Amino acid sequence: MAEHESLEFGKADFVLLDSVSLEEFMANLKLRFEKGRIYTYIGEVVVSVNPYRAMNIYGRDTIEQYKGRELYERPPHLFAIADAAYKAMKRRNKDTCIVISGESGAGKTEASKYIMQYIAAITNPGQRAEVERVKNMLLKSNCVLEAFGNAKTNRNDNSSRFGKYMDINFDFKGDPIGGHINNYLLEKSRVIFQQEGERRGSESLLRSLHVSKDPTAYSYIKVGGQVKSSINDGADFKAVADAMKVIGFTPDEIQTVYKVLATILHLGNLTFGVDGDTTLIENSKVVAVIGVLLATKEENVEKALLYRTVATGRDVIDKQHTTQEASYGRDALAKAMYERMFCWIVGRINDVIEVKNYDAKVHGKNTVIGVLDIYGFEIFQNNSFEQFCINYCNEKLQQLFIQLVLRQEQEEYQREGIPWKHIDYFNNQIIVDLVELQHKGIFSVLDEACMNVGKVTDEVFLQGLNSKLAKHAHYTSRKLSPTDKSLEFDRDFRIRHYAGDYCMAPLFAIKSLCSNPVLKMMWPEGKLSITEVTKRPLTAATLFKNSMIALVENLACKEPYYVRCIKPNDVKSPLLFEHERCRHQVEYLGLLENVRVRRAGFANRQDYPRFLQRYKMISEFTWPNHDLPSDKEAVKRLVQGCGFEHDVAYGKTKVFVRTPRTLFCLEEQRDEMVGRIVLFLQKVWRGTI
Ligand code: AD9
Ligand code: MG
Repeated sequence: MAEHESLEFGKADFVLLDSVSLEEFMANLKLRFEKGRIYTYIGEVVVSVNPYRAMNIYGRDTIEQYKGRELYERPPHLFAIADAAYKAMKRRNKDTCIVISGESGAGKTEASKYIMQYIAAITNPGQRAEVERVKNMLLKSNCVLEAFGNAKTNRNDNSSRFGKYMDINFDFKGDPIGGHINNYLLEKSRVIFQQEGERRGSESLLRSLHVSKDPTAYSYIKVGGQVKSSINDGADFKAVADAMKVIGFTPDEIQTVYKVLATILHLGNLTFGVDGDTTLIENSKVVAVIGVLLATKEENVEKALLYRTVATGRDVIDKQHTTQEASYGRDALAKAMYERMFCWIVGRINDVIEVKNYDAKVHGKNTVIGVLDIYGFEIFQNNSFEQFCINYCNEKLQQLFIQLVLRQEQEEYQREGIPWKHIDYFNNQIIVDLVELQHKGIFSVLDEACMNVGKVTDEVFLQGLNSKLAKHAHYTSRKLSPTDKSLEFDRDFRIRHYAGDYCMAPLFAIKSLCSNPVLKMMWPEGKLSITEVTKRPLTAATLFKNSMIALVENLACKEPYYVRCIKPNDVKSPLLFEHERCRHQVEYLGLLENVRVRRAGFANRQDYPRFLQRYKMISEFTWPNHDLPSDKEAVKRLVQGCGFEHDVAYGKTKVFVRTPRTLFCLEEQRDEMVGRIVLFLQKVWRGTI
């Protein structure tokens, strides 16, 4: 709350700006960043700017300052939002979620870790051993997931290459008793290819395996050209191994993980050649090593890499790959192995942290706080299928934000009969539809194209898109706009979405999106039956779409809290506030609209009985009880008495308070009166009155 901070640090809540304009918003954001105030509210939303330096604001003392306090009582902080979510969960038995969004490197993962730390710090005052164990597991799991799921990218040295949604379950006392992690779309392509200057995930682990002292001995690592790192690989490796042990991975399981990682590295070194009609592996020694690592015969490895299973009539036969197919298959196998392993690790962690022995009949409802840390928008020159999915996911979340914060707010005013000035905002539903609509959306077109396994080319896919989407305002392609210079290649298409335009390169080998029988055969799950070979499985696109829809549904039924992260510059500098860059993020995060709604807007609303219960002691008309015809009337008298009439509106069932300042004054008066009452009662008790 601004009253707690001198104005030299700017306004602590954007709602308090003198006027709502982009200039004022940016000036306040910049001023606060420069003064080391990285958090600012928009009502109950925290806007965070990555400080790119260690801040002394996460310690035990700070935690104590936020514990149990109301949002507007302390300077803006992640802890305040974590506490608000926790309070709602504990006091009102509500499932809540904290959605952290922002682009790559904006500080989402760091924020999620501070939130977890805060929750861990304020819970379990009784030091119950089981709860301590669960807390420890939840915190340790993060370390393991980051080791396997994060990588150095050009945008972030420790970039999450998977989306993570973590539920923390609480018992009736408000102590954590377990959790569950959902992971979304691990960026598998990183296993075999990295952009210039980047590193693959878990490389530090791989290098510590001593498969070879020289990381450049492995093609998959060499691709990105960045083997040196700012990260201490050795120390990290030990921390991860320890964390895995604590979580309960057996030595055998840890060994298996190492073997899979080593296999992936060796796969990358395989090369293929031909001898007459026969495709063969040129470096058979590598095959032998892989055979040892996977505890299988060399010929099985060879067969897996050189053949695919196809269905002919009622039979299943093995068909030989060309060298090109074999290389592709090798990379696909490496990616799939990595993904399998990652999902398996998540599954094992879930086994350990899931709630056990909780009987709701005995212990009451178990409530949940969900924390969502998901990759932000990514716009590259050429965007692969994964960027497409990541950006689609962000569109979905933006839509949820609009829905929950903006629309809900407007609807509540309408319901309550409070005059409302309509606020225009960009509803990105149209873009979400463009991607996910049945029959007409891009995912559907893709699915359709994938039906003809073997016959699909990028052209077929693009034709499908062009014919179905030609009239869509947010879709364009080279064919449809031949003069558009940014659509460089014939097969490029572009979606005009709210974060700007991005071009999508031709989907490299569209076949990979369909479940390729080759890939299936490579799995050690035994021989495939004819039905499995010919059955059309769900495509990667559909699976991802479904998981996103489920995620959004899950979030929508919880009480949401938001952290909106902003990345101040591209050079990881603690000093630089790049205006243009930040402005762009403020725009696409819809922050100004958020302020407008908030201001148009009331900072706080409470139903009449609740409001009375909290503040009735500050007015002679309402303390200890009122004799007015309704609680609404009583609240009116109370507010009049305090002189806040101008800042309050009366709805059908709720009182709306416009500015946080008023609420803050009410709180102060309440504290004072409660103090006096307590003093009075103590005197009565001691018999001094
Ligand atoms: V990505 O979409 O996973 O690529 P994130 O998660 O948004 O991205 P991350 O939290 O990893 O970004 O932050 C990037 C880096 O910024 C961190 O490694 C820190 O060096 C730095 N950072 C972020 N937040 C803070 C902070 N609150 N205090 C200090 C921070 N440094
Ligand atoms: Mg991250």
